[in-house]
Amino acid sequence: MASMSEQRHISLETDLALDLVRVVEEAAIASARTMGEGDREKSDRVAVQAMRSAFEQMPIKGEIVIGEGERDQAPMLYIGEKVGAAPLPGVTFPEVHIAVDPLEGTNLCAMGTPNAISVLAASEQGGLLHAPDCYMEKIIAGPACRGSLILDAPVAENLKEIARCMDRRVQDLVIVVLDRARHAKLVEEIRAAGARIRLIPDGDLSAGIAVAVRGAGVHAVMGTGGAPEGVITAAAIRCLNGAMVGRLVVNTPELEERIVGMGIRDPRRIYSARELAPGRSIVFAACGVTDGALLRGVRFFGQGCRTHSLVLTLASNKVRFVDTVHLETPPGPRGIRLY
Ligand code: VTB
Repeated sequence: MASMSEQRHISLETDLALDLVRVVEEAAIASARTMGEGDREKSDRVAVQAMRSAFEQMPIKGEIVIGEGERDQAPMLYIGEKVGAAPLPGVTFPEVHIAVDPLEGTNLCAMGTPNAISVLAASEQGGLLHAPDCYMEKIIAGPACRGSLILDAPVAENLKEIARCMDRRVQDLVIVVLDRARHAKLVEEIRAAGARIRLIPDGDLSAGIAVAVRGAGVHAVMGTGGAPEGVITAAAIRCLNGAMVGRLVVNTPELEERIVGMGIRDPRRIYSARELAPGRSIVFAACGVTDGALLRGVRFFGQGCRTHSLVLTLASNKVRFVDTVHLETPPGPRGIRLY
């Protein structure tokens, strides 16, 4: 029997997964209200504010390790910011490191195009690489490709290997690539190898999750995207047992210095998902803002709104889809409207 004086401990994966869903839900709802306004800064700002205040109610000693930028650039959710509720006597709050992207795909939300999400990953201290806000070269694929992706191999070879692992022909693969001028050569090489391509305007994070799930119709993400997004993707990839390799793009003396300051010794190091997100305990939570391949966007109706989220936990091996109806007022005499 636990005595009354005993401290109560809160476990990240088992006790807090749903709280973390609430955090991404709040950010998704706030930004979804701005969908199509064409103002990406505003969409991001409201997501950040909503996420920040949702954290204030969480029983954690949280620290943002990947966020909206350095302390002097970002008013909220900056790197190093402490988040969480005020301490409660008799309860030990877990020390949690958190990587957030309150609105991944700010343009997608501003334009009302698919795949904008609100997303975060949480882990015990040290469980997420403190990546600077630079680019990362990435290849991401499903569990069958674990151990087979070689970042520096020719594109055609990686595609051949992905096809072999996935028991299909190269021509049957769909490779997701961010539509950027820097990918002209990559796109040419994928075409020459015969694979199909999906060019996306933004959002390589949600694409990275989709390729790790069977039946999403996309098989790998290739190319250079954000490093912070890369770490959050890696957290999801670990929970989904997928495959990922990534390397920071350190191309200025300034960045090199910053990276050394962050404790990264080898700027050319190729990381696996496990090295990007080494945590033993990980919660990954994403909520759809606009409709996407895996998640529906926020739908508003008279009495409130409905959100669709994904929450993954590593040690307890759960993949949960959470469909929430948020009522602004208690159900009236005619009952609850769900949509
Ligand atoms: C990608 C994409 C993101 O940043 O990581 C991209 O997935 C990389 O930056 O949604 P560039 O836009 O400079 O290519 C985003 O577009 C969002 O920041």
